[in-house]
Amino acid sequence: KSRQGFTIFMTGLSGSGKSTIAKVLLVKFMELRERPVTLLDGDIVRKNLSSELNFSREHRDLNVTRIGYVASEITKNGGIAICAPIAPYEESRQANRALISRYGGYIEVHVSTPLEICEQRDRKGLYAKARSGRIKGVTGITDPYHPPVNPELRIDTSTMTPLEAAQEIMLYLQQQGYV
Ligand code: GGZ
Repeated sequence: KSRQGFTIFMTGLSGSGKSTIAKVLLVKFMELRERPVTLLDGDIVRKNLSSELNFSREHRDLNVTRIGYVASEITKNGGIAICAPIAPYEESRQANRALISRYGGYIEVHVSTPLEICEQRDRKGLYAKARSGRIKGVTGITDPYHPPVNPELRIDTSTMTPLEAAQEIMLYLQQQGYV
């Protein structure tokens, strides 16, 4: 395992801490200098790879499986892919798992920070807009989030810092022999 590629797939609500943890992991992996590492963050992918997509179920699934495809190529070539979309549906997450685990490691991390904490943070004002009805179909408010059934890890950032969360993921990777 120590030489094969792998994907860290983080899923969770907006504001759950996915991006912050992902960025800490990115730095840690770059410092290791073992494998090339790529961050596929939700909003960056939306801007560059999925700019024509909306937030319907169909388009979310398409967005999530596109991320999965790119991650599978990175994993196949021995790299590390860190993915951080909301990915609210089990089916598209399972499709990614099936695809990527053919080529290397697949570690699903449910960033399970409760909605009320995400809403308190509301860094981008998304939840306020959802509550006032200015945008429809916001995950957790008027759109579903189906929690993963069997994630490798569950991390709640209301009880730990992003740095501690990243350390927990690193510990898991060490235990499993990936790093
Ligand atoms: C959820 C939305 C929505 C709706 C815009 N629902 O915290 P952010 O703001 O920067 O990141 C969120 C991002 C979610 O895109 P993903 O590609 O990760 O979602 S999915 O996996 O479901 O395809 C949020 C913003 O886009 N955003 N409208 N209606 N999040």
